[in-house]
Amino acid sequence: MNQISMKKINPFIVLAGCMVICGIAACSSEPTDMTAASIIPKPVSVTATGETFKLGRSSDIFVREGSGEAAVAGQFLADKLNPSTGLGLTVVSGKGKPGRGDILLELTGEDTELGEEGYVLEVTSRLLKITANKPAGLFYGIQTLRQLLPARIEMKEVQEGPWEIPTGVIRDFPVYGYRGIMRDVARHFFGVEDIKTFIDQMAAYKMNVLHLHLSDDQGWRIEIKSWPDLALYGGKTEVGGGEGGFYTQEQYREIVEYAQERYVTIIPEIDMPGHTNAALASYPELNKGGKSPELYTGIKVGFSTLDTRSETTYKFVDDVVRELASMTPGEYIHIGGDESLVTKDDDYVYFVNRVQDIVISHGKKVLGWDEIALATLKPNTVVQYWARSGNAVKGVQQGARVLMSPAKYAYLDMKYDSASIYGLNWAGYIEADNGYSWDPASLVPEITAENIIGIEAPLWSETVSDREEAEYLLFPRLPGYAEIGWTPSDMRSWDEYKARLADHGKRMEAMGINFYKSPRVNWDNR
Ligand code: TNX
Repeated sequence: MNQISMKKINPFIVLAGCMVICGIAACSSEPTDMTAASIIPKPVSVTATGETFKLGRSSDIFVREGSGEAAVAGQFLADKLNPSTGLGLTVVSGKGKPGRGDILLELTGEDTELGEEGYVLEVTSRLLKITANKPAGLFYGIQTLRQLLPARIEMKEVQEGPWEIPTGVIRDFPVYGYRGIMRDVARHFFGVEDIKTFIDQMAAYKMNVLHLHLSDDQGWRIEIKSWPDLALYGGKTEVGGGEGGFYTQEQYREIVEYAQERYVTIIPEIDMPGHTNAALASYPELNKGGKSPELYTGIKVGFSTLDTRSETTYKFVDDVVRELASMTPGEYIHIGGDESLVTKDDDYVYFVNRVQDIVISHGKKVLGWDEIALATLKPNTVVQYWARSGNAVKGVQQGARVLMSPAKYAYLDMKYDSASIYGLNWAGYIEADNGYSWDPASLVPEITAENIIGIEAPLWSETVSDREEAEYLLFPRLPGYAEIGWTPSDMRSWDEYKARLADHGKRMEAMGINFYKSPRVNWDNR
């Protein structure tokens, strides 16, 4: 009686038995549904094919012979995956075919819809392939690949596998070419290592511009060789009277280069003609009466101005912009221009007009806060909308494009709610959902998608003085801004996004990010 007749097998028992076996072998946990992966920003299209790809000891990162750019991307990927997987993946460059379990990175340059930053990530059970027109696309495909792996991939020490990825195809490219964050290093200074760490964090969410607010009333943070006291004296302190600091030009170049390697463009800002107390304190000749004020460590705004009718001022601006431009591979220099409350209107307009010419003479384009639209804008000048939509609309009427940073939605220094430990609230509270639920192209009726170069979320630093404090305000709102910049607005909804964001709680923890546990997100239920 050891022959079982097929007829007698109860299908339910077979199924139950299988489930037990699968449970022991953990096979039921193999990820097979690519559409269930929590990817931020949400890709344009994801098609699942129901199988699993495994990264293992025999996996290599394969690039075509002669493709140096793909090899660089491959090395970046190896450096990301090796600490936690311990697999010792290496980049192999060759003519033949990649082997089973390999990752293939390839620049094809043929898929116009993908543009400069798009990519295709194609996963079968045998091979994981990322293709793109340009290296930036490979880089973004790599960021997506990280998010297809378990959160522990982000840990610095070796973790247990398995390292499995659901199969399918992702086709992805951004809505806006400018997806930025502003860091205010003037109110409180943040050193090179903090900024580098942050560049890695923002790049993981496919953000590509870091605007550095390098000067304000409380501090001047960049060495200018022709005006050395700006940094040496004007950089001595910060809000609250701490010791401040500044970047030497060498350090600044190091930041620029580190950012470039992660497809992040640094935009330097020198805020003028207001917000200039640190400069005025450093050089008496920049002051109308020829006398310097004291250094300032409070948080009031709008009390300082350069003398806009003095030629010394323009010599100063020309020197500063020349030195900055020589360290700036990106196309923009930001001239500030906000809250010049003690500059007369016609002096302000005269100043902005002249400074635009100076920036252009050094081969760069101008970015400025929305007040600059009161002046006559040069072709290519971009207006950063933060406070007054009327100003931004004036810019559009002059043919300028707009960078969207509406304070009510995009200010990372606004508190989440009244209980927030850090932050201000002059523009209101911005909880994780409020920060996410808006569309740059339909916020101001007169400003449409064609007028917009992108989005930037600024983190002013009056209330935050170190990495952890800054991260509390940056996260979890940053991934939301990244998604607004990347994903078409008709594909976005808070209800769907918040489940993906909840999954990123583990990921942010593994990355060592001190994020705010917003009560609007169900962090534990994922
Ligand atoms: C307004 S936003 C400012 C900054 C402050 C910020 C605080 C802008 C262009 N100017 O000087 O730091 O508010 O939220």
